Amino acid sequence: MSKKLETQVFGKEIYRYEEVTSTNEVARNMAKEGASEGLVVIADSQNKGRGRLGRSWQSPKGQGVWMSVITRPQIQVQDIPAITLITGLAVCKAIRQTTSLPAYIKWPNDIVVDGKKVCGILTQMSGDASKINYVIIGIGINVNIESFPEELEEVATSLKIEGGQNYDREEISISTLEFLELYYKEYIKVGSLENVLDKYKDLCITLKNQVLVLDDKKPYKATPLDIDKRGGLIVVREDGGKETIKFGEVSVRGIYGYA
Ligand code: BTX
Repeated sequence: MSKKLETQVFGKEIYRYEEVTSTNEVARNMAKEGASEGLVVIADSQNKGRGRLGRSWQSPKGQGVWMSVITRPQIQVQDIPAITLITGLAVCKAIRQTTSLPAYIKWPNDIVVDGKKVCGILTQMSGDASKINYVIIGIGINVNIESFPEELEEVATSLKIEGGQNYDREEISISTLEFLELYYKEYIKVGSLENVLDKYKDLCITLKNQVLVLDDKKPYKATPLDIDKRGGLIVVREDGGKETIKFGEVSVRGIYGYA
């Protein structure tokens, strides 16, 4: 039997579904109706799983953790990316704790094992410059998926493919919620990423290799130096110039592959 969830707020109320369009969509509707911080929506499958920028997320039945958490952080809109970074750290820790696989974070928020994506995170907010109503944290972890369609094979993997065994989805979601609450609380208390940044950097694969920055104008090679307190990636271009890449502005790839 899975261990019990030991949190104070996240997952105290959990809604489970066999199939939904997207757990983010269900959670968003609940948040609009006034649902409390910490409410979790989990589905066995999604038929319209969403990625960022309108992309889709494959969410086959019974083979992953497809889950969304409602949060209501009282922070500035420009600090929302921090929530995504914290979530990446929480999932990475949870995968390591429950599977012992060498999971890393590809900045800003993909979790990779062996250079391929095992988890994607989609945070969606409602509010304006003066007040955030809610932030939905959507987490998709490929747990027991055995194979991917050809077009995803190069970039996607699952815990089962990497570890050669089935893993307990419930245990992974519990561990994720526990780490998420821990880091979220810490972030809200301190009001910055200061206390979690070292842990994030330790597990951030993007800091360990050269990257290709997919700038709108022209992609360029750069060497990552550090991550700042707002979650921006500081890089040095080949011409020696320093730059801080903000979350959501441009994508970063490994020189020799996805991560
Ligand atoms: P993203 O935009 O970074 O990634 C989407 C891209 O990843 C797709 O275009 C495709 O190339 C690839 N992809 C699609 N499905 C998978 C998969 N299962 N594993 C690996 N790669 C894939 C990442 O967006 C954010 C994903 C969040 C998913 C969660 S699931 C629970 C919640 N509900 C929901 O609708 N979305 C979130």
